[in-house]
Amino acid sequence: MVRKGAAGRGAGVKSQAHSGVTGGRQGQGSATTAAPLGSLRSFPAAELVEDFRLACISRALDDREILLQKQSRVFFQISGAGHEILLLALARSLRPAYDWFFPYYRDRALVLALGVTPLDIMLQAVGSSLDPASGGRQMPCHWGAVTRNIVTQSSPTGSQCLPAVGCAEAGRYIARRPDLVGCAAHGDEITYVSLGEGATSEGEFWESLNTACRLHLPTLFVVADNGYAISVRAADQSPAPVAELVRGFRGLAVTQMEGWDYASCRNKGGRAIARVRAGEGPGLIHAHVTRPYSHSSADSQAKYRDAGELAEELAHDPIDTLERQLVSAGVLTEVEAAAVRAEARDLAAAAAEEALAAPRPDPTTVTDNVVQLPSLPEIEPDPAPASADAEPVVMAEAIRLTLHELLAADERIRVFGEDVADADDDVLDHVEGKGGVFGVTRGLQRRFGSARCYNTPLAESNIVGRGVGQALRGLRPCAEIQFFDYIWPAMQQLHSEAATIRWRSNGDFTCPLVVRVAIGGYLTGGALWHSQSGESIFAHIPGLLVAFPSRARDAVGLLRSAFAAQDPVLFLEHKHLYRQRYAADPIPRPGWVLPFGRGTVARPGRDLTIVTWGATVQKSLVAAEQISTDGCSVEVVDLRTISPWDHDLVGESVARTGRLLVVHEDTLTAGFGAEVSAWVAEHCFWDLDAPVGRVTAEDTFVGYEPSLEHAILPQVEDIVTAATALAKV
Ligand SMILES: Cc1ncc(C[n+]2csc(CCOP(=O)(O)OP(=O)(O)O)c2C)c(N)n1
Ligand SMILES: [Mg+2]
Repeated sequence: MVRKGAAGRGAGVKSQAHSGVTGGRQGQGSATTAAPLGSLRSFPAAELVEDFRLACISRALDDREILLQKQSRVFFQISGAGHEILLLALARSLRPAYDWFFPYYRDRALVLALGVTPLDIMLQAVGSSLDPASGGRQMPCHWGAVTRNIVTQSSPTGSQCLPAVGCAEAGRYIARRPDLVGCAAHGDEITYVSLGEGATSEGEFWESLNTACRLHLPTLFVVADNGYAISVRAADQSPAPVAELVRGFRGLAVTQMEGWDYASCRNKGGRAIARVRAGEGPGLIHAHVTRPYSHSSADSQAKYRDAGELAEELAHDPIDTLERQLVSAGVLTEVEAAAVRAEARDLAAAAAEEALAAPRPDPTTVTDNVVQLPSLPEIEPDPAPASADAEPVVMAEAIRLTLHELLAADERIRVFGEDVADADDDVLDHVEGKGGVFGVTRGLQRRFGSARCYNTPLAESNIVGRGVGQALRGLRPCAEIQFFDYIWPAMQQLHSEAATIRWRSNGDFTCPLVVRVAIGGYLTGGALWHSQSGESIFAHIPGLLVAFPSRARDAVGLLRSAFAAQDPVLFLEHKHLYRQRYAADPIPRPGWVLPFGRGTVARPGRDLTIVTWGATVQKSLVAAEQISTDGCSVEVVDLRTISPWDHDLVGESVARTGRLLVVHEDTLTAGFGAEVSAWVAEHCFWDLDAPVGRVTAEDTFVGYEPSLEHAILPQVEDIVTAATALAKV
């Protein structure tokens, strides 16, 4: 086969593939003129026929879905066409329900080989509630099968790579600790993750290679290179093929193959997979495949590929190629091959009929499986201290001690992030140890070892993404983001992966990940990138729990509670509060937990309610004290968690005082105060004697010079002024 692009090198024709470099398409020869395809002779005939059959079923399912999509009975279609032979050949060396899988949407043939049925696939295509991957919530080809270790798939291209690495990392950790509750792993399992050549442009792919190689993880990356990312040619995507780009990654074994050559894919793939399975380090397969159909039902490739190229793609289809080989090797006759194809079409049609008759999801279930708060003991507002003579400790120390307590009690907990470890093992006996830039993780590595507390690359997406993968395996990862101001690279993993896992899999997968984040300003010199708040952005994400304690006692109770949760938690630790004496408390007795969604009345009052959280709790208390000398009695409510938040407590307080002032450190516009205000306006309107007020940061950034910081962030005097005015309305 001669691709127009490949043949066009030197002929002046723009190629969709990388030209003039190894790993481009020049290896792809004409079916008649190029080097012969690998020999099928070494494989059992029954396996060859089975793989041909699965390939035909995969294609027949595509064809049936396309038909149904045109009839508006399926609402989206994305095919696995052209990728089938590569995937089925690789699947011969993979172990269903033993290895772990993070497939791409074109891996239809792979999941069939792993035991997903045509009916399962059709149930998702029609959006049935019986769709085992998502209950009708996800688009077709968003694979997920909890009993087969096929991890629920999201849509962002490339975001599967870091969770896959986290999964491999967890597998190793678990295999070495066979007694871990609720976790299971095989010492020689591998983690499979696939993507297209387009998705290799995503930074997360490179971050995942970094860690897979650094830790020699048993991860198999499969890049199925069909020459296009929707309409963008591979050569326009990157300066060289991925097999060449990854050359600097020490320990990564790179294998190239042509995805229409079953024998070669099976032989080379088998060797590559065996090497990963043997623990020799990660592998990357770069395979050329075809894309005979448009990118998806929303695309028409005739708009950007010329007729000659499309005709060639069809004329050199990998399934046809395998069929010709099977016939010429005497494994099947042409008549038998035609019968296999006909049977596949019948099977797809029958699966479609059954799926079309299957029930659809009940719209009243849309908020099921967003989060599921753990059932915890009834709240004990004023817990006894851990010991009678316990002295108050500041919040940073309280969190540090709680991490020690939690790690001692639960070996599933691992702490990781930038600088969280103490020091390299070889110097640990001679130095004090770092333990985080705020010292909150100090001593964890020394006490629990480097497998329980370790440094990561300076890459926030890497930190959270690996946490997601570990959580999927039943561990209780505790990731640290050094400064809230640098959380944004991790947004994809928090927003699109961690938070959606329970919902998108309809409860089959959960992500019990705790992400601790140092947040906030009032640092005198913190400036733009060491002062940010911004919790409202995370409160906006369904599926994510958000804690924002204002004192040591609550931080302990909430951290204990966070590790009891099965859902991702953003645990916001205010840097300014870390060492304040006013936020210090004795460590509460063991077992005392503070459930999410339970605020507290930090100061009772009659005339006005201030609702606040984090660093502005103390400022509100000081303001309330000042105002009290004028005879105004202010109640201060500390929400303690903002997702969920305590509607009942706020409603009760406002019913008593008739006035509400919301105070927060974040900016005004679309700050979380807007949510509290809107809720009170809607639900407590008849209790209000005055408009709801807000005291917040200015809608700008935090300046370095102290008078700028003072002017921008809310201060006690701002609260006094606003509260006094509101009390007089
Ligand atoms: C992060 C992200 N950006 C954009 C998209 C939209 N999109 C879906 S598939 C695709 C092309 C992917 O190309 P490639 O990785 O080569 O896979 P192929 O479809 O060719 O198999 C794009 C741009 C997306 N899903 N995720
Ligand atoms: Mg592609």
